Amino acid sequence: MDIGKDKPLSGRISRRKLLGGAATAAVVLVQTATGKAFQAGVSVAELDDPTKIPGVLPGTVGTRSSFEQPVKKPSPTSSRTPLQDLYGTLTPSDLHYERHHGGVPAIDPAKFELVIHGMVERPMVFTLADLKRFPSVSRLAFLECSGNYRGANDGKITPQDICGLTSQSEWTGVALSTLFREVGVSEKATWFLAEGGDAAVMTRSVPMSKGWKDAIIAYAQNGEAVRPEQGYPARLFLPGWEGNTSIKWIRRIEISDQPFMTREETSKYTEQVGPAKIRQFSFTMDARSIITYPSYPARVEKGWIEIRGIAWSGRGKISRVEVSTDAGKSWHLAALQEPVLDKSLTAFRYLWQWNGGPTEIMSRAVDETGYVQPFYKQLLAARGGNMGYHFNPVTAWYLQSDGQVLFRST
Ligand SMILES: Nc1nc2c(c(=O)[nH]1)N[C@H]1C(S)=C(S)[C@@H](COP(=O)(O)O)O[C@H]1N2
Ligand SMILES: [Mo]
Repeated sequence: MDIGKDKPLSGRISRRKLLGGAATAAVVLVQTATGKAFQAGVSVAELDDPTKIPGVLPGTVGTRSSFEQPVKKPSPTSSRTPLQDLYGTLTPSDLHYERHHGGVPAIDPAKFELVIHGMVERPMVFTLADLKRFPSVSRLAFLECSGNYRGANDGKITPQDICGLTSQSEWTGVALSTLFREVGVSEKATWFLAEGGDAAVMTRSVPMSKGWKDAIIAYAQNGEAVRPEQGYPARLFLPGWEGNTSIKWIRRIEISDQPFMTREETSKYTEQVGPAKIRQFSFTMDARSIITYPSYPARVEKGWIEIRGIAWSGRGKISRVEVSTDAGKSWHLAALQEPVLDKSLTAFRYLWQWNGGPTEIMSRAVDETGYVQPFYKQLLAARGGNMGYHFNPVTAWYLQSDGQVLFRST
Protein backbone atom coordinates (compact mmCIF):
# COMPACT_ATOMS: atom_id res chain seq x y z
CA MET A 1 0.00 0.00 0.00
CA ASP A 2 1.26 3.44 -0.85
CA ILE A 3 1.37 5.79 2.12
CA GLY A 4 2.77 8.64 0.09
CA LYS A 5 3.69 11.96 1.57
CA ASP A 6 0.41 13.78 1.28
CA LYS A 7 -1.98 10.89 1.07
CA PRO A 8 -4.17 10.59 4.14
CA LEU A 9 -3.36 7.72 6.53
CA SER A 10 -6.89 7.73 7.84
CA GLY A 11 -9.91 9.82 7.11
CA ARG A 12 -8.69 12.60 9.35
CA ILE A 13 -4.97 12.56 9.91
CA SER A 14 -2.53 13.05 7.06
CA ARG A 15 1.08 11.95 7.33
CA ARG A 16 2.24 15.53 7.24
CA LYS A 17 0.01 16.38 10.12
CA LEU A 18 1.46 13.52 12.13
CA LEU A 19 4.94 14.84 11.45
CA GLY A 20 4.11 18.25 12.78
CA GLY A 21 2.42 20.14 9.98
CA ALA A 22 3.33 21.12 6.44
CA ALA A 23 5.60 23.91 7.63
CA THR A 24 7.96 21.44 9.31
CA ALA A 25 11.45 21.56 7.87
CA ALA A 26 13.48 19.97 10.64
CA VAL A 27 17.20 19.83 10.17
CA VAL A 28 18.18 16.21 10.59
CA LEU A 29 21.81 15.92 11.57
CA VAL A 30 22.73 12.35 12.30
CA GLN A 31 26.21 11.59 13.53
CA THR A 32 27.42 8.07 12.79
CA ALA A 33 29.80 6.12 14.99
CA THR A 34 32.63 7.04 12.64
CA GLY A 35 31.72 10.69 12.90
CA LYS A 36 30.33 11.01 9.39
CA ALA A 37 27.25 13.20 9.25
CA PHE A 38 24.59 12.41 6.72
CA GLN A 39 21.09 13.53 5.87
CA ALA A 40 22.13 16.96 7.10
CA GLY A 41 19.66 19.70 6.39
CA VAL A 42 17.03 17.42 4.94
CA SER A 43 13.46 18.61 5.35
CA VAL A 44 10.79 16.22 6.57
CA ALA A 45 9.10 16.10 3.21
CA GLU A 46 12.40 14.99 1.64
CA LEU A 47 13.19 12.22 4.13
CA ASP A 48 13.71 8.93 2.39
CA ASP A 49 11.48 5.97 3.03
CA PRO A 50 13.26 4.46 6.08
CA THR A 51 12.40 0.94 4.96
CA LYS A 52 14.41 1.41 1.76
CA ILE A 53 17.78 2.54 3.16
CA PRO A 54 19.91 1.14 5.99
CA GLY A 55 19.66 3.06 9.23
CA VAL A 56 22.37 4.64 11.33
CA LEU A 57 24.87 2.24 12.88
CA PRO A 58 25.17 1.84 16.66
CA GLY A 59 27.00 4.73 18.27
CA THR A 60 28.84 5.50 21.50
CA VAL A 61 26.13 7.68 23.02
CA GLY A 62 22.45 7.90 22.16
CA THR A 63 20.78 10.96 20.72
CA ARG A 64 17.43 12.62 21.14
CA SER A 65 15.23 12.58 18.04
CA SER A 66 15.80 15.78 16.11
CA PHE A 67 12.02 16.15 16.03
CA GLU A 68 11.98 16.43 19.82
CA GLN A 69 13.76 19.42 21.29
CA PRO A 70 12.79 20.00 24.89
CA VAL A 71 15.10 22.61 26.40
CA LYS A 72 15.74 24.13 29.77
CA LYS A 73 14.90 27.79 30.05
CA PRO A 74 17.90 29.66 31.44
CA SER A 75 18.10 32.92 33.38
CA PRO A 76 21.31 34.24 34.93
CA THR A 77 20.53 32.39 38.18
CA SER A 78 18.78 29.19 37.18
CA SER A 79 17.46 27.13 34.32
CA ARG A 80 14.09 25.47 34.37
CA THR A 81 12.86 22.01 33.42
CA PRO A 82 10.38 21.94 30.49
CA LEU A 83 7.68 20.11 32.48
CA GLN A 84 5.13 20.56 29.68
CA ASP A 85 7.32 18.54 27.29
CA LEU A 86 7.94 15.58 29.60
CA TYR A 87 6.09 12.32 30.29
CA GLY A 88 5.94 10.26 33.46
CA THR A 89 7.99 11.41 36.41
CA LEU A 90 11.68 10.92 35.65
CA THR A 91 13.48 14.05 34.46
CA PRO A 92 16.07 13.30 31.77
CA SER A 93 19.38 14.25 33.40
CA ASP A 94 20.21 16.90 30.80
CA LEU A 95 16.87 18.58 31.53
CA HIS A 96 17.20 18.61 35.34
CA TYR A 97 16.75 22.16 36.55
CA GLU A 98 19.86 24.08 37.60
CA ARG A 99 20.34 26.59 40.33
CA HIS A 100 23.78 27.74 41.31
CA HIS A 101 24.95 30.85 43.10
CA GLY A 102 28.46 30.95 41.66
CA GLY A 103 28.34 28.93 38.45
CA VAL A 104 29.25 25.29 37.82
CA PRO A 105 32.77 24.53 39.07
CA ALA A 106 35.13 22.13 37.30
CA ILE A 107 36.26 19.58 39.87
CA ASP A 108 38.81 16.84 39.23
CA PRO A 109 37.29 13.69 40.75
CA ALA A 110 40.79 12.42 41.55
CA LYS A 111 41.33 15.46 43.78
CA PHE A 112 37.87 15.44 45.37
CA GLU A 113 37.83 15.27 49.16
CA LEU A 114 35.02 15.38 51.68
CA VAL A 115 36.08 16.36 55.20
CA ILE A 116 33.88 15.47 58.16
CA HIS A 117 34.93 17.07 61.44
CA GLY A 118 33.67 18.93 64.52
CA MET A 119 31.89 16.97 67.25
CA VAL A 120 33.21 13.57 66.14
CA GLU A 121 35.57 10.97 67.58
CA ARG A 122 37.66 10.71 64.39
CA PRO A 123 37.74 13.62 61.94
CA MET A 124 38.16 12.04 58.50
CA VAL A 125 38.80 12.88 54.86
CA PHE A 126 36.97 10.78 52.25
CA THR A 127 38.04 10.53 48.62
CA LEU A 128 35.48 9.70 45.95
CA ALA A 129 36.81 6.14 45.86
CA ASP A 130 36.32 5.92 49.65
CA LEU A 131 32.69 7.02 49.29
CA LYS A 132 32.07 4.40 46.62
CA ARG A 133 33.43 1.58 48.83
CA PHE A 134 30.68 2.06 51.40
CA PRO A 135 27.34 0.24 51.05
CA SER A 136 25.26 2.22 48.55
CA VAL A 137 21.66 3.39 48.53
CA SER A 138 19.42 4.53 45.66
CA ARG A 139 16.16 6.38 45.73
CA LEU A 140 13.88 8.21 43.37
CA ALA A 141 13.00 11.66 44.69
CA PHE A 142 12.11 15.10 43.49
CA LEU A 143 14.25 18.17 44.06
CA GLU A 144 12.60 21.57 44.17
CA CYS A 145 14.07 25.02 44.65
CA SER A 146 12.28 26.89 47.43
CA GLY A 147 12.34 29.90 45.09
CA ASN A 148 10.17 28.07 42.54
CA TYR A 149 8.21 31.20 41.80
CA ARG A 150 6.53 32.70 38.74
CA GLY A 151 6.78 36.35 37.87
CA ALA A 152 4.16 38.82 36.66
CA ASN A 153 2.71 37.54 33.39
CA ASP A 154 0.08 37.97 30.70
CA GLY A 155 -1.23 34.41 30.97
CA LYS A 156 1.20 33.16 28.35
CA ILE A 157 3.36 31.14 30.71
CA THR A 158 4.12 27.43 30.70
CA PRO A 159 4.52 24.90 33.53
CA GLN A 160 8.25 25.48 33.00
CA ASP A 161 7.79 29.18 33.82
CA ILE A 162 5.47 28.45 36.72
CA CYS A 163 7.33 25.68 38.56
CA GLY A 164 10.17 24.43 36.36
CA LEU A 165 12.54 24.51 39.32
CA THR A 166 11.27 20.99 40.08
CA SER A 167 12.87 17.84 38.71
CA GLN A 168 13.18 14.20 39.64
CA SER A 169 16.10 11.78 39.49
CA GLU A 170 17.16 8.47 40.91
CA TRP A 171 20.00 9.41 43.27
CA THR A 172 22.64 6.87 44.28
CA GLY A 173 25.36 7.27 46.85
CA VAL A 174 26.26 6.53 50.43
CA ALA A 175 23.83 7.19 53.27
CA LEU A 176 25.16 10.08 55.36
CA SER A 177 24.29 8.01 58.47
CA THR A 178 26.95 5.51 57.35
CA LEU A 179 29.56 8.27 57.33
CA PHE A 180 28.30 9.60 60.68
CA ARG A 181 28.97 6.17 62.18
CA GLU A 182 32.37 5.99 60.52
CA VAL A 183 33.54 9.25 62.12
CA GLY A 184 31.81 8.56 65.43
CA VAL A 185 29.43 11.50 65.71
CA SER A 186 28.93 12.78 69.26
CA GLU A 187 25.54 12.04 70.84
CA LYS A 188 25.32 15.71 71.77
CA ALA A 189 25.44 16.86 68.14
CA THR A 190 22.23 18.49 66.90
CA TRP A 191 23.22 20.31 63.68
CA PHE A 192 25.71 19.93 60.88
CA LEU A 193 27.07 22.37 58.35
CA ALA A 194 27.24 21.34 54.70
CA GLU A 195 29.68 23.31 52.54
CA GLY A 196 30.11 23.30 48.77
CA GLY A 197 33.34 23.68 46.83
CA ASP A 198 31.98 26.11 44.23
CA ALA A 199 32.70 29.82 43.84
CA ALA A 200 29.74 30.56 46.14
CA VAL A 201 31.10 28.21 48.83
CA MET A 202 27.47 27.68 49.64
CA THR A 203 26.75 26.62 53.20
CA ARG A 204 23.66 25.51 55.07
CA SER A 205 22.94 24.21 58.56
CA VAL A 206 20.98 20.97 58.73
CA PRO A 207 19.53 19.25 61.80
CA MET A 208 21.32 15.97 62.60
CA SER A 209 17.94 14.19 62.60
CA LYS A 210 17.68 14.69 58.82
CA GLY A 211 21.25 13.49 58.37
CA TRP A 212 20.50 10.28 60.27
CA LYS A 213 17.13 9.73 58.61
CA ASP A 214 17.54 9.83 54.83
CA ALA A 215 20.40 12.12 53.72
CA ILE A 216 22.56 10.80 50.90
CA ILE A 217 25.99 11.83 49.67
CA ALA A 218 25.09 11.18 46.03
CA TYR A 219 27.68 10.42 43.38
CA ALA A 220 25.24 9.12 40.78
CA GLN A 221 22.09 10.38 39.11
CA ASN A 222 19.86 8.31 36.85
CA GLY A 223 22.40 5.54 36.52
CA GLU A 224 25.49 7.60 35.69
CA ALA A 225 27.81 9.94 37.55
CA VAL A 226 26.10 13.05 38.89
CA ARG A 227 26.16 15.76 36.20
CA PRO A 228 28.48 18.77 36.71
CA GLU A 229 25.41 21.03 36.96
CA GLN A 230 24.00 18.79 39.70
CA GLY A 231 27.14 18.68 41.84
CA TYR A 232 29.77 16.42 40.25
CA PRO A 233 31.45 14.50 41.66
CA ALA A 234 29.25 14.40 44.80
CA ARG A 235 26.46 16.33 46.43
CA LEU A 236 24.37 16.18 49.55
CA PHE A 237 20.81 15.15 48.76
CA LEU A 238 18.04 15.75 51.31
CA PRO A 239 14.76 14.21 50.09
CA GLY A 240 11.75 16.51 50.32
CA TRP A 241 13.69 19.52 51.60
CA GLU A 242 14.18 22.86 49.94
CA GLY A 243 16.70 22.46 47.13
CA ASN A 244 19.23 24.86 48.62
CA THR A 245 19.97 22.43 51.49
CA SER A 246 21.12 19.77 49.02
CA ILE A 247 24.62 21.24 48.83
CA LYS A 248 26.34 20.44 45.55
CA TRP A 249 30.06 19.86 45.07
CA ILE A 250 30.10 18.95 48.78
CA ARG A 251 33.52 19.32 50.37
CA ARG A 252 33.01 19.75 54.13
CA ILE A 253 30.60 18.66 56.83
CA GLU A 254 31.06 20.09 60.32
CA ILE A 255 29.19 18.54 63.21
CA SER A 256 27.93 20.88 65.94
CA ASP A 257 25.32 21.43 68.64
CA GLN A 258 23.83 24.58 67.12
CA PRO A 259 22.95 26.01 63.72
CA PHE A 260 25.71 27.99 62.02
CA MET A 261 23.67 31.03 60.94
CA THR A 262 25.36 31.19 57.55
CA ARG A 263 24.85 33.93 54.99
CA GLU A 264 22.04 31.93 53.39
CA GLU A 265 20.26 31.69 56.74
CA THR A 266 19.95 35.37 57.48
CA SER A 267 18.72 37.50 54.59
CA LYS A 268 17.90 34.49 52.43
CA TYR A 269 15.76 31.42 52.86
CA THR A 270 13.45 32.93 55.42
CA GLU A 271 9.93 33.87 54.49
CA GLN A 272 7.10 35.96 55.76
CA VAL A 273 4.16 33.86 56.95
CA GLY A 274 2.04 36.55 58.61
CA PRO A 275 1.86 40.32 58.97
CA ALA A 276 4.65 40.34 61.57
CA LYS A 277 6.01 36.81 61.41
CA ILE A 278 9.08 35.46 59.60
CA ARG A 279 9.83 31.75 59.30
CA GLN A 280 13.41 30.46 59.46
CA PHE A 281 14.71 26.94 58.77
CA SER A 282 11.57 26.11 56.81
CA PHE A 283 13.07 23.02 55.29
CA THR A 284 10.15 20.92 54.11
CA MET A 285 8.65 21.55 50.69
CA ASP A 286 4.86 21.63 50.84
CA ALA A 287 2.56 19.69 48.54
CA ARG A 288 2.12 21.07 45.05
CA SER A 289 0.67 19.92 41.76
CA ILE A 290 0.32 21.22 38.25
CA ILE A 291 -1.56 20.14 35.17
CA THR A 292 1.11 19.79 32.47
CA TYR A 293 -1.37 18.86 29.74
CA PRO A 294 -3.25 20.76 28.58
CA SER A 295 -1.27 23.85 29.50
CA TYR A 296 0.03 26.94 27.70
CA PRO A 297 1.05 26.98 24.82
CA ALA A 298 -1.21 24.03 23.90
CA ARG A 299 -4.36 24.47 21.88
CA VAL A 300 -6.94 21.72 22.35
CA GLU A 301 -9.91 20.36 20.45
CA LYS A 302 -13.30 19.68 21.86
CA GLY A 303 -14.01 16.09 22.90
CA TRP A 304 -12.02 13.71 25.08
CA ILE A 305 -8.96 15.14 26.77
CA GLU A 306 -6.73 13.28 29.19
CA ILE A 307 -5.80 15.91 31.74
CA ARG A 308 -2.29 15.02 32.93
CA GLY A 309 0.00 16.37 35.55
CA ILE A 310 2.40 15.83 38.39
CA ALA A 311 2.04 16.20 42.14
CA TRP A 312 4.60 16.02 44.91
CA SER A 313 5.12 16.69 48.59
CA GLY A 314 8.20 17.01 50.75
CA ARG A 315 6.15 15.69 53.66
CA GLY A 316 5.66 12.21 52.24
CA LYS A 317 3.45 10.47 49.72
CA ILE A 318 0.73 12.10 47.69
CA SER A 319 -2.56 10.64 48.94
CA ARG A 320 -4.83 12.18 46.33
CA VAL A 321 -5.08 14.74 43.57
CA GLU A 322 -8.37 16.44 42.86
CA VAL A 323 -9.16 17.95 39.48
CA SER A 324 -11.75 20.60 38.74
CA THR A 325 -12.96 21.36 35.23
CA ASP A 326 -15.42 24.09 36.26
CA ALA A 327 -13.14 26.69 37.84
CA GLY A 328 -13.18 25.05 41.26
CA LYS A 329 -16.93 24.58 41.73
CA SER A 330 -16.70 20.78 41.79
CA TRP A 331 -13.76 18.40 42.21
CA HIS A 332 -13.05 14.88 40.97
CA LEU A 333 -10.47 12.33 42.06
CA ALA A 334 -7.66 11.92 39.54
CA ALA A 335 -6.10 8.49 38.98
CA LEU A 336 -2.58 8.25 40.41
CA GLN A 337 0.11 6.31 38.60
CA GLU A 338 1.51 3.55 40.80
CA PRO A 339 3.87 3.21 42.49
CA VAL A 340 3.23 6.32 44.55
CA LEU A 341 6.56 6.93 46.27
CA ASP A 342 7.55 8.94 49.30
CA LYS A 343 8.82 12.46 48.39
CA SER A 344 8.56 11.68 44.70
CA LEU A 345 6.81 13.18 41.73
CA THR A 346 3.52 11.36 41.24
CA ALA A 347 1.79 11.38 37.87
CA PHE A 348 -1.97 11.89 37.83
CA ARG A 349 -4.58 11.82 35.10
CA TYR A 350 -8.23 12.57 34.67
CA LEU A 351 -10.23 11.78 31.56
CA TRP A 352 -12.59 14.57 30.62
CA GLN A 353 -14.89 15.46 27.77
CA TRP A 354 -14.67 19.13 26.86
CA ASN A 355 -17.79 20.59 25.30
CA GLY A 356 -15.87 23.52 23.82
CA GLY A 357 -17.20 26.13 26.23
CA PRO A 358 -14.71 28.43 27.97
CA THR A 359 -13.75 27.07 31.38
CA GLU A 360 -10.94 26.74 33.89
CA ILE A 361 -9.27 23.46 34.82
CA MET A 362 -7.10 23.03 37.90
CA SER A 363 -5.52 20.43 40.17
CA ARG A 364 -5.10 20.29 43.93
CA ALA A 365 -2.74 17.91 45.74
CA VAL A 366 -3.31 16.40 49.18
CA ASP A 367 -0.49 14.51 50.90
CA GLU A 368 -0.47 11.72 53.46
CA THR A 369 -0.23 14.19 56.34
CA GLY A 370 -3.55 15.70 55.21
CA TYR A 371 -1.91 18.90 53.94
CA VAL A 372 -4.00 20.45 51.16
CA GLN A 373 -2.40 22.56 48.42
CA PRO A 374 -3.68 26.14 48.87
CA PHE A 375 -5.14 28.56 46.36
CA TYR A 376 -3.16 31.67 45.48
CA LYS A 377 -5.64 33.86 47.35
CA GLN A 378 -5.12 31.81 50.52
CA LEU A 379 -1.35 32.21 50.28
CA LEU A 380 -1.73 35.92 49.69
CA ALA A 381 -4.00 36.28 52.71
CA ALA A 382 -1.59 34.34 54.93
CA ARG A 383 1.65 35.93 53.78
CA GLY A 384 0.93 39.32 52.37
CA GLY A 385 2.66 40.12 49.08
CA ASN A 386 5.94 38.56 50.17
CA MET A 387 5.83 35.19 48.46
CA GLY A 388 9.11 34.40 46.72
CA TYR A 389 9.81 31.23 48.71
CA HIS A 390 7.71 28.11 49.34
CA PHE A 391 5.19 29.21 46.75
CA ASN A 392 2.83 26.34 45.95
CA PRO A 393 -0.58 27.61 44.86
CA VAL A 394 -3.13 25.69 42.83
CA THR A 395 -2.54 26.54 39.16
CA ALA A 396 -5.50 27.00 36.85
CA TRP A 397 -5.59 26.84 33.06
CA TYR A 398 -8.20 28.79 31.17
CA LEU A 399 -9.54 27.08 28.05
CA GLN A 400 -10.77 29.63 25.53
CA SER A 401 -13.52 28.56 23.19
CA ASP A 402 -10.98 28.47 20.33
CA GLY A 403 -9.01 25.86 22.30
CA GLN A 404 -6.15 28.14 23.33
CA VAL A 405 -4.97 27.35 26.87
CA LEU A 406 -3.80 30.23 29.09
CA PHE A 407 -2.52 30.51 32.65
CA ARG A 408 -4.93 31.77 35.30
CA SER A 409 -4.10 32.63 38.88
CA THR A 410 -6.29 31.14 41.61
N1 LIG B 1 27.46 24.30 46.43
C1 LIG B 1 26.25 24.71 46.06
N2 LIG B 1 25.21 23.91 46.32
C2 LIG B 1 23.97 24.28 45.95
C3 LIG B 1 23.73 25.52 45.30
C4 LIG B 1 24.86 26.34 45.03
O1 LIG B 1 24.77 27.43 44.46
N3 LIG B 1 26.10 25.90 45.43
N4 LIG B 1 22.45 25.88 44.99
C5 LIG B 1 21.40 25.28 45.80
C6 LIG B 1 20.05 25.54 45.32
S1 LIG B 1 19.41 27.07 45.68
C7 LIG B 1 19.28 24.57 44.74
S2 LIG B 1 17.65 24.85 44.41
C8 LIG B 1 19.84 23.26 44.38
C9 LIG B 1 19.69 23.03 42.89
O2 LIG B 1 20.19 21.78 42.52
P1 LIG B 1 20.28 21.41 40.98
O3 LIG B 1 21.02 22.51 40.27
O4 LIG B 1 20.95 20.08 40.93
O5 LIG B 1 18.88 21.33 40.46
O6 LIG B 1 21.21 23.14 44.71
C10 LIG B 1 21.57 23.77 45.92
N5 LIG B 1 22.95 23.44 46.23
MO1 LIG C 1 17.14 26.96 45.29
